[in-house]
Amino acid sequence: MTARITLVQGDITDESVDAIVNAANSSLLGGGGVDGAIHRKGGPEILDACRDLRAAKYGRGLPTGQAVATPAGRLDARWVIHTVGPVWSSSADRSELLISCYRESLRVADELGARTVAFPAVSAGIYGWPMDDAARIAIGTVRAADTQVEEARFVLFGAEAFGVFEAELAKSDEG
Ligand code: AR6
Repeated sequence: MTARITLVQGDITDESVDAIVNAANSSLLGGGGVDGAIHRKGGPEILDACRDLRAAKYGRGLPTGQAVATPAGRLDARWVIHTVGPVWSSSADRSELLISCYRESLRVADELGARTVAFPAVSAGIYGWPMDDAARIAIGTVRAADTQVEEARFVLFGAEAFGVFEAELAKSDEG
């Protein structure tokens, strides 16, 4: 099966879905951007679960391109799926790692039985990935994935990012 792709402009922490994907860093201990917003609004249950994951399995950090789930605390979701995007590099092609973030997030969502999943534009903020390329990879990877997730909802912060995703989705609908 493939997921239906939808686009929303707004704050991902306002979404009501089974799982919210977090653009985390490998420490799993929070940060700025989406990560900061998720921990702020979701409350300490998320950080506690992240600490437990570090202690049990990811003492050296969650590797870039992988994904792992915790409860969603006070967010209107059952789970947060934390994935670590690659930092943008103009000299090295790190696309495979960004592709892996979306594939692994969907794999974890399938393991959990999540049917609706909200995604941010992973790596396209603090990690510096150009939005058009981030959107192309995000939409192309999710569209091609074999998954039980019914709706993959990209939640874009601001009109500009929304417009870029909209154009990319229209392109992939044509092709
Ligand atoms: N809802 C939806 N999108 C958002 C929100 C929000 N509340 N806040 C920001 N964005 P970023 P990254 C957009 O920086 O590039 C953290 O410190 C943002 O405008 O959150 O993967 C982590 O701990 C951008 O388009 O994630 C890592 O250290 C997109 O979400 C590092 O940042 C991703 O921006 C990860 O950087």
